[in-house]
Amino acid sequence: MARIGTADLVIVANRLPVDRMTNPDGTLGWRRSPGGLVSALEPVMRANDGAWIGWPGGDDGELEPFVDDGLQLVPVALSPDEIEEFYEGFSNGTLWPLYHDVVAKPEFHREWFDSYVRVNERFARKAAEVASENATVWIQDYQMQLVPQMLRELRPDLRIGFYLHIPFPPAELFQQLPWRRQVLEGLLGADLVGFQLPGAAQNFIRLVRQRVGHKTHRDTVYLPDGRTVKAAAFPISIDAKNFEDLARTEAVDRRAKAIREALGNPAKIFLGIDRLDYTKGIHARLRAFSELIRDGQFDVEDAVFVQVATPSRERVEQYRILRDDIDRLVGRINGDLGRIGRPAISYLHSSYPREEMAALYKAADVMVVTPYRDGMNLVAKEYVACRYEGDGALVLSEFAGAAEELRQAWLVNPYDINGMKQALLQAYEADPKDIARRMKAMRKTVIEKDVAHWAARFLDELAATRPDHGKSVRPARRS
Ligand code: GDG
Repeated sequence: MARIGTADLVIVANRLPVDRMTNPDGTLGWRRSPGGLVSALEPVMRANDGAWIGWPGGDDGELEPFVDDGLQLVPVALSPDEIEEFYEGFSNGTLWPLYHDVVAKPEFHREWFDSYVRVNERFARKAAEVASENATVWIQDYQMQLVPQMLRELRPDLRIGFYLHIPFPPAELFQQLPWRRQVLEGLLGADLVGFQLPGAAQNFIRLVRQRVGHKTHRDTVYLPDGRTVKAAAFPISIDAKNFEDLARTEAVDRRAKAIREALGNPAKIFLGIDRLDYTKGIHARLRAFSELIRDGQFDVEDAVFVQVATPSRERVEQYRILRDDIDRLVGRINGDLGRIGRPAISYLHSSYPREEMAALYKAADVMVVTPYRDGMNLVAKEYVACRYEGDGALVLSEFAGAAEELRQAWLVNPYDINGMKQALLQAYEADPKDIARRMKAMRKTVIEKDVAHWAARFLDELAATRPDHGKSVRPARRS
């Protein structure tokens, strides 16, 4: 066997949890990218000599592994062609729309898949080098679905987990994928395959039975060589305490008041925060809101909609089209309905620091989250975490994974514009007691089931899949 590494826990993800930045003196450095995943995994990584394998972004070529704030980071390089074919192409032009109910049309290109195979091989080889004997490897998300099987071939001693952050489609849609069998077999290299929702795990089990022909019973697949693979749901969450603490700071409180002031102190602020993505239903929600003004249900003096759309995947054609569509819609709505100093929609195509996000959540009376399909949607949970005073209304799509837990939100079907108008109006007019009752229940869920709980549950379950095999991950050291 080739050289074996020292890490007892290895995370494999498309991206490293750091971004390249230029220091004031002109040298290059790294900045930790904000995100729940890294903060959830950090303590358990530290307790287990963990390593994180991922693409650092960009096409700077090979980089040596390095340690950032005590975490061992192992960069995997992508060439400009691979960025186009593996990342923008197969990951974001094929799998992303296919796994999100075909909200946009997926493109199938053989050279994109070839690139996906090559890049997955590179990640698998790197994981095989870095992992210690009998280590645990946890592979993340749709860009890496072939890695479990490739890694198992290289290192049968490892305990391998896989987690999919986005939905897993029903057989009727997954079937379209020309490489459906390779993807299913790739995932079956894991001991445990985790999904956001039980329905996704069931879709997977059914497909494995139908398409690969393995025996299955409930949540378990029985492979011919005697190995078993378990598929189950582990709904992801956020570092709720961290968000609440941030929202409670004086600086965020001041900023929330300043935002309200700058908007002209309207009676109610509606808020949407999303990556600018066609799955998020931004267009439909703005239309619903604008129709309420046009219908005279409220006035631009009473209500404003703040929409933050964080730039995303800007080199992918469908994302460019979406950006133009939203620009045009916002222009038309504000042109038709706005008054001087009073636009109906305050649209921001930009990304913000976490403090500003918390201030926006705190300033918003009605949070509007209306994806056509979403694995979970962390924005909905972040809003709840920031509303420590127990007020604030959440309008949430039934098709976001979060809707299975946040049942007390105003649930909507984003395809039904009239239904959305009704829900927005109800949230706008709701009795504060009703709002408080709903928020209290949602806060209980978000605070109890945070991202640390998610990570611990997955790793415990993974350790239990083959108790006779592999060493166990040590629990996180509590600070
Ligand atoms: C995928 C799945 C699943 C956004 N703009 C800014 C910013 N954000 C942060 C939010 C939130 C995160 O990005 C977005 O997470 P979502 O869950 O809403 O959506 P996706 O990016 O599509 O994530 C999704 C998730 O994976 C986890 O499994 O829930 O279903 O699609 O945390 O706060 N953060 C900062 N500035 C911004 O401008 N700092």
